[in-house]
Amino acid sequence: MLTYDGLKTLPKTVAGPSYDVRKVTPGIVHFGVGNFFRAHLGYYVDRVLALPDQQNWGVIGVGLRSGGQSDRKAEEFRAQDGLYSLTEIAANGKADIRVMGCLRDYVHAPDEPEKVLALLADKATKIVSMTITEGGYNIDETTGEFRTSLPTVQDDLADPKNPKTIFGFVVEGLRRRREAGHGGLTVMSCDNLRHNGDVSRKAFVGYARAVDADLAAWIDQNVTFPNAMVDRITPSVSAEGKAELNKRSGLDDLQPLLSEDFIQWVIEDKFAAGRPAFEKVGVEFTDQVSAYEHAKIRMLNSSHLILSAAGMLLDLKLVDEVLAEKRVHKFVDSVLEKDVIPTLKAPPGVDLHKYKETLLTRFSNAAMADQVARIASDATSKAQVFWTETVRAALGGERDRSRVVYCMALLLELLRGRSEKGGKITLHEPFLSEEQLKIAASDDLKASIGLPAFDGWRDLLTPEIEQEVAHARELIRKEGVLASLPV
Ligand code: CS2
Repeated sequence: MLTYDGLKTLPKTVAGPSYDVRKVTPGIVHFGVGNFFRAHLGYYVDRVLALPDQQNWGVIGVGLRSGGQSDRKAEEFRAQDGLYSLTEIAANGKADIRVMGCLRDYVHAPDEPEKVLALLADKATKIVSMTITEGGYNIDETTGEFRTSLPTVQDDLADPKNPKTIFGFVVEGLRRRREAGHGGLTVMSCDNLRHNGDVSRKAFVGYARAVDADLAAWIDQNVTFPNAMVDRITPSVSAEGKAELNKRSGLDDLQPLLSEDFIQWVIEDKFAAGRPAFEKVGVEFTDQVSAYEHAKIRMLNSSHLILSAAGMLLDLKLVDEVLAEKRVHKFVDSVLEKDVIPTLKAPPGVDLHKYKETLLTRFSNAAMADQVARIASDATSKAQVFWTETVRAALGGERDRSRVVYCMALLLELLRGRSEKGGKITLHEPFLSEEQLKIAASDDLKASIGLPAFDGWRDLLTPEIEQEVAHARELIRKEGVLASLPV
């Protein structure tokens, strides 16, 4: 097992922290210690900790869920002194393996809620970061407001000093911080949302307003919420995947991790209580983050979702396999070229056509073995976040809408839960109710248009467009995905 002591005898092909891990003190509290966090923010923090005078930026991870996997994760991180290995694999198969020392503890919030609150109120904590998924911010896409109606949020509002949700924890932590006179901090979203900082402000201040208007005003003034674009493909790692990674590294890591070699983080420099020297380790600071966010989300994440929906219907498991289907490749390419790029503003110095080529090459990296099911999970939330502007542009004017209509059909066929050969697709749709899942599974070609996946553009759906979507669904069922793709 990986431990502090093991760092002295790492295999030659594995790099270890060049700093003394035991001397690192925490400055960041991170909610949602998933693979993406460990390969992205964790990666940058690990780099920063190796610089002079930066050892006060260790991360304490917080897990909010209880039960099986989450409990085991907490135990495993603790057993390994928070250490884990990251294997970065380039498209040519070249691997770079490193043990990361950035995660200094992992607290399981349902077991130790007071510990989490104390950390948030601690003066040493300067940044609260999070990866809680696109749907996790609990924002109503139609009104843009925080939804206080959710039962878990209602529970927290009824007893705000004993929170269970991230909103409850952060806001109660900030209340204690204000009381202790410790000043504000930075709440930093690392999720794929357009304007993730603005959305976070809406969510946390929105929740706080329902608790205490003064506190909400204090948070609004003393806490910063930088917007950011985050990017790195980080597949899920199965039990066999773990064994393979360990075989390659020669380590005995309970939580080994895999990512591509590409990484990018573009963020606004708005940190209320200071920040690590991220600019020295490749993070790009800009006040024009919006163009980067739009390009990344509307190009990478949207096409990821399209090809994953197609892959699920085709019974293909891996992203590179789906893209190896020439017609899918051509379709994704034309959606990007014809529907997305013309409606985007390019970030400074970025050629969007080249950006597209890079994306398609990254998706084709077979060494990632990235899972279609990972990307197709929570498709309902993702479609709203990743597709809305593109769909609106296509439906709202005189443009050719055939491809966008087809994407909607693909999504609905996915949510129906049956592959084109009739196999069962196991959906992971945490934000759909039983009733909504039933509607999705029904054979009514139009009924599912009422699902929240369509919230961002439902107002533009004319009976004619609905008919086109129903027709595309029919074609998918009759001819299969490959034959029916409008390329
Ligand atoms: C994927 C992302 O889950 C998804 O929807 O598109 O996890 C993607 O791999 C990352 O955003 C890449 O930066």
